[in-house]
Formats: sequence, C-alpha cells, structure tokens
Amino acid sequence: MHVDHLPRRDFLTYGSAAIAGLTLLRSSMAQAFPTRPGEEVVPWADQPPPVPTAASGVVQNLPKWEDLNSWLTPNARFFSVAHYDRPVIDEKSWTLEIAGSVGRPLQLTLDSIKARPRREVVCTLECSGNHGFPWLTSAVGNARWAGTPLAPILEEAQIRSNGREVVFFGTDAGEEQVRDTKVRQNFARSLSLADAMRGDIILAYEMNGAPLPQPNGFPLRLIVPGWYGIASVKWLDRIEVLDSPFMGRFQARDYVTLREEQRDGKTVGIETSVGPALLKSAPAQVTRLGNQYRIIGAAWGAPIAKVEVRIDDGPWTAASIDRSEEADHAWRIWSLDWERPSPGAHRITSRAVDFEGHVQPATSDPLIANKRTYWESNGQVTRQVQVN
Ligand SMILES: Nc1nc2c(c(=O)[nH]1)N[C@H]1C(S)=C(S)[C@@H](COP(=O)(O)O)O[C@H]1N2
Ligand SMILES: [Mo]
Repeated sequence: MHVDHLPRRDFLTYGSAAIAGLTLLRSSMAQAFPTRPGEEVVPWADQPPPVPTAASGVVQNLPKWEDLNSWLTPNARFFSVAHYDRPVIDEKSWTLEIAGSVGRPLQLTLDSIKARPRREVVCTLECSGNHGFPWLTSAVGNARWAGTPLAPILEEAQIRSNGREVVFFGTDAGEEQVRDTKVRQNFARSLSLADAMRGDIILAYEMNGAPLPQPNGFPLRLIVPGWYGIASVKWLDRIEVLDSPFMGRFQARDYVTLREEQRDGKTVGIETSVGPALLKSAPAQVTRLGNQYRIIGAAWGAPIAKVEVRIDDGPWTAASIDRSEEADHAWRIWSLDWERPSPGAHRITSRAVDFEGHVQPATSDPLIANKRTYWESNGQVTRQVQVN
C-alpha cells in the first residue's frame, strides 16, 4: 500500500488515529533501507580489482557495494554469471520439456506456464564463488521472483518409482572434455527428488515485476530459494528425471568444495557439491552525514538472529537489523552508527549469527582455512575505509 494513493475521504473517515498510524507505516517503509537524507557514501579504500579478461565473459554486471540503497536489487544492478553464452531465446518457439523417468512426459509453452498458479518469492542469490577471488566480491543480489511452483508439474509428469534425481538443463552449451573425449554439453544441474519437491521452488518468468532479463535467464529459470546461485538454472528448457546420480561438470567437477578435515589424528579430504547457501554477511558501505558515520551491510544464507561489527581491533558490537521487510531466504539489511571515528584508516568486519547460534566463521577458522577450493567462501569480510 502506498499512502499517497489513499483517497482524501479515507483520512476524513478514519480520523487522526489512522493518520498517525499511516505516518508510522510510512516511516517504517522509509527504514527499509537505513538511508538518511543528505548523507554521502564514503567509498571503500580497498576497491576490488577489475574482473580479469579471462572471466569477463562469465561474470558480468557486478554492482558496487557503495551503490546498494534498497532491500531489492534492481534488475539493472543484478550480477550475471554464465559459463557458456547468454542465449537469446524466442519465447514463441521456446518450450519446456519434462522427460526421463516419468510416466507422462510434458511439453509446456510459456503461456501455459504463465496460466498456472502464480507464486512469488523474494530471495537472495549469491554465486558460491563470491569472495573466492579478490575481484569477485559482489556477486550477490536480492530479488522478487515470480513464477509457478515446480512440484505440481513434476507430479503431473508422474515420476516413476526409480526416479531419484531431477536434472535441469539450460539452452546454453559448450564443449566439455570428459576423460579423452570432447563432447558438446548443455549447462545442467540436478536436485535430489526430495529437494525438487520442496514447495517453494519455482519456475520463474519474472524478476522484480519485469519479464526475466535475458542475462538472468529469459524466458524461464529455476529459482531454488536458500541455495547458492548455481542451482538456479537459467534459460531452462528441459527437465529430466534420472534413476542415478547426475555427474555433470557443474555438479561434480566444478562447484565442488574440497576441504581437509581432521579425523582421529588423520587428515581426510572431503569433497562435496555446492548446494544450500551458507551463513554470511558483508559490510556494504559507510555513510556520513556531517560527522555522523554509519556502517551498513547485508546478511544472508540462514535465518539471521544477529549481526556484529568490529572496527579495527575493537569489541564486537551488535548492529541493528532492519526487519521491516523480510522473507525466509532474503538478506537482512543491518546498520550500526559509528560514533566519532578517529581520522585515518580503519578496518570494518562483520559476522552474522543464525538462530541456532552458528557464527559466520573467521577467515582463520579451519572451515575456511582448510578449504582447498574457492567456492563457498563464507568467511568474515573485512573492508577498509579512510576517515578524514
Ligand atoms: N543455464 C545456466 N544457468 C545458470 C548458470 C549458467 O551458466 N547457465 N550459472 C549459474 C550460476 S554459477 C549462478 S551464480 C547463477 C547466477 O544467476 P544470475 O546470472 O541471474 O545472477 O545462475 C546459475 N544458472
Ligand atoms: Mo555461480
């Protein structure tokens, strides 16, 4: 509801109590992001290096954390990751096929998908490579996705009793070396049947109220709320049910985490496929209104109970979390007023805590330090700022 759209008559009818209530509502909406009129953003002193040429096709449109000013990331500022090309798809000739171990294969047009029950979900999508490289530090965004639930479609397709995994294919494809053979393969990722039947997974055709932008998967993508971005297959055109584990590149060779762990005095290497998102936060920006400084950030990857901020080697101080706009798998915006910072260089670190008491690990924590691959880098993020 937007206050300005209320006819004047309603104010007269409901009287001053209603007006007071609406004023409250308006100010709580304004707090959806802790901006103060007239403030300026102090740019971070440690700017990420540019995306290297070799990766500049894959990773595009990385936003600047300094530009974050809303709970929802506008489409124009949403990062895009594509491992092959970014196909341009004609929605008229496009269809979605559901095949494999099913009793009733389906072929759906975009119109027939849009005619099905609509469901919206606000969720944060982070590339699991984020913070795995110095140049990759803002591959995360929060959007309102709209589409239709996946589970009823799988039910209609009548999955056979041997069905165990559901593989999602994009139209994008490239040459892959598998042992001594080169094969052209489509981008693909799988979910176990149990995961795929989760009620909140949607086939999305809208992003923040607009048709899915082409770099983000037009005309249709999977959205798996609460999982790293890799699971949310873009340019989706085929769903296949398999009776054995899917071992494609982005499931079993790339996007795998290898970590050395201690077991009874022995070191074992545990290698797992990237899946559910991990607890994380990052300082987004420092703002200044005269000499009043404020640190603003985001926290995501788990239900966020608390965010704490540390300035230089000082104590961990609780930030206030904006709860005016919430969704299960959406980030929380937090802020902390920074009283009278001394002139000079400062380091700002944040750590998120979930409702089970898990704390976002320090970079020295064995969970991070003993990781041998760059995915799932959810260690605490430190930024540097210069106060004049
Ligand atoms: N078809 C297809 N889907 C894909 C990818 C891809 O390369 N091809 N990249 C994945 C990865 S690694 C991420 S992080 C997210 C990024 O989604 P976005 O580009 O909308 O931000 O899409 C995922 N879905
Ligand atoms: Mo990714």
